[in-house]
Amino acid sequence: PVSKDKDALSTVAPYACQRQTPLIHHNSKITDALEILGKAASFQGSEVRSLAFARAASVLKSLPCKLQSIEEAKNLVWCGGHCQTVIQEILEDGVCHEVEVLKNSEQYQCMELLTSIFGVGVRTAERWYNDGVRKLSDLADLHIKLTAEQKAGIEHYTDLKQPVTRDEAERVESLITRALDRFVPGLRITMTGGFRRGKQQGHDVDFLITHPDEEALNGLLEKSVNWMDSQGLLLYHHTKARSHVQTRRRSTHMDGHETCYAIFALPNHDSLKAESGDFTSSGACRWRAVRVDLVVAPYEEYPYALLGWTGSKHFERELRRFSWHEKNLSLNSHGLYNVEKECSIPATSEEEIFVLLGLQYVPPPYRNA
Ligand code: TTP
Ligand code: MN
Ligand code: MN
Ligand code: MN
Repeated sequence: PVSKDKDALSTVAPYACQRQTPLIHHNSKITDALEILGKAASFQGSEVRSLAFARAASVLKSLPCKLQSIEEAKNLVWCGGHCQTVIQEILEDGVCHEVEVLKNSEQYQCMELLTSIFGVGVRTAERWYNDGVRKLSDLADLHIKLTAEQKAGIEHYTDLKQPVTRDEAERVESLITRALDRFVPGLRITMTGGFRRGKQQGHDVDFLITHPDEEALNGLLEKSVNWMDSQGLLLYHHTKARSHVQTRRRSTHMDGHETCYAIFALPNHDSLKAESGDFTSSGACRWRAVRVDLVVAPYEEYPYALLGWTGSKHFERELRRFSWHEKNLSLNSHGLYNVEKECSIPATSEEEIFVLLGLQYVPPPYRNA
């Protein structure tokens, strides 16, 4: 078995979309450390270094066994000198000094706190940090100007910080299914994102919505979101209109689907009982805030949208990089384009997209790259 494992270590495919990456893997101590280094690099504005750590972490997540010695890591693709040092330290001491120092630094902790607010990216967090923000209450004390999104994110911070469980995700699903059904019957509504990859909890719940009749989708999101709002189910919502993405260029990370970014007031399991007068504890909260993303895709783009919104983010990034560099095709969540022939390539399923790319199919639970 030793030689078999050694073989597996030196033959890891270079692109994450060529590998199977399960949710639970054997090297999480090392990947946690590499991901902290990657996050710190992105906090410092270095996307290149951040990506290098993400790639190395992703390779380790796909290994069939736990790394036993630094020798085994020597031939791993994307694991350069810096990563080797991290791996060696963790194998020998159980911790990596550089990571421990980072984790305990004020800047890292503040950036982690600020970027965890809904509507706050690295740039904003950095600006606030430089303005002297160290804790959430500083935002008000220092009279920091906030967007509506950020205000909602701060107002519901404690709820949103608490992971969404699968049970909660399913309750959100039945709520939105009922709401959308009022306007258009026969919609296909799919829970995407981390839950589709088999995660038991998430930072939000993502849904992809489509219908064979494209006309049926016109105005659907606006109508159903307004209805849910009128029912008191929404604490915040912002809808981005459908936009025409530059399809013939190299695909960007963002897509142009009509999307609603929302915070739901998800009623508790027992809130119906409570409403009928059966209070057990007075003052108990009857709902909790949950982040929800709703994406509408035209039927012919659905397989591409499904692939694009299932993730993981790194898996998506790698799929696009593979398509571009290995197949000369531009992939995004709207379609696949032959840039030379200036034509798009239709697909009716995710499986078909993998075939078009000459890749072995990777089922969602193995896209946790
Ligand atoms: P997230 O909801 O951010 O992440 P997640 O569901 O994988 O994990 P979590 O439990 O933290 O919620 O993103 C879901 C997928 O959607 C991810 O693959 C990235 C993708 N996506 C966007 O977020 N924005 C876009 O514009 C596109 C095209 C895809
Ligand atoms: Mn998600
Ligand atoms: Mn999301
Ligand atoms: Mn409203």
